[in-house]
Amino acid sequence: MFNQIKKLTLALAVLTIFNNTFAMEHHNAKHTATNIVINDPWIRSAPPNAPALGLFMQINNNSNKDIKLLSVNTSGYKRIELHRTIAHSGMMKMVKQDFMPIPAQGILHLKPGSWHVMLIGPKRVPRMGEKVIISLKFDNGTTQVVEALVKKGGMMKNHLMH
Ligand SMILES: [Cu+2]
Repeated sequence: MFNQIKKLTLALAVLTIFNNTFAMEHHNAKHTATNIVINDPWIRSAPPNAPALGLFMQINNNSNKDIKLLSVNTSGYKRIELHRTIAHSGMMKMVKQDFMPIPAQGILHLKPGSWHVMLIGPKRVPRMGEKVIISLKFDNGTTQVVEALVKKGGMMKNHLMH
């Protein structure tokens, strides 16, 4: 009888520990998971006299809430704008946006001919292979800093200069 109680107590203790561990892991996963993950940030290389440069990346939103990219910052430019290239009366046109929407559990692809960040009026156009530190501000109160690699753009299709 005494042995049985001991076994039962032990079993309960193990169960409690297991439950607590599980709860803690669950709790940690919820709070340490990075909601926004940025992949392959890059700047399209341009001639030294280029008036503007395109910045591209993929922004993953791993949260259950829509997130907006509000602004982008880096030093050495007159101004930085959020752009989207859209078809307008049969012409491709870049339109300034107030924000970029990243859907819950979704990805926003910034790429030539689509969503992009416009780095306007460079003091100095960065060379191919350079890494440029960029900070991105989101409406969930977070700021992310990434290093964008300057490289050759693939397709120049639909590209319009300012
Ligand atoms: Cu643009």
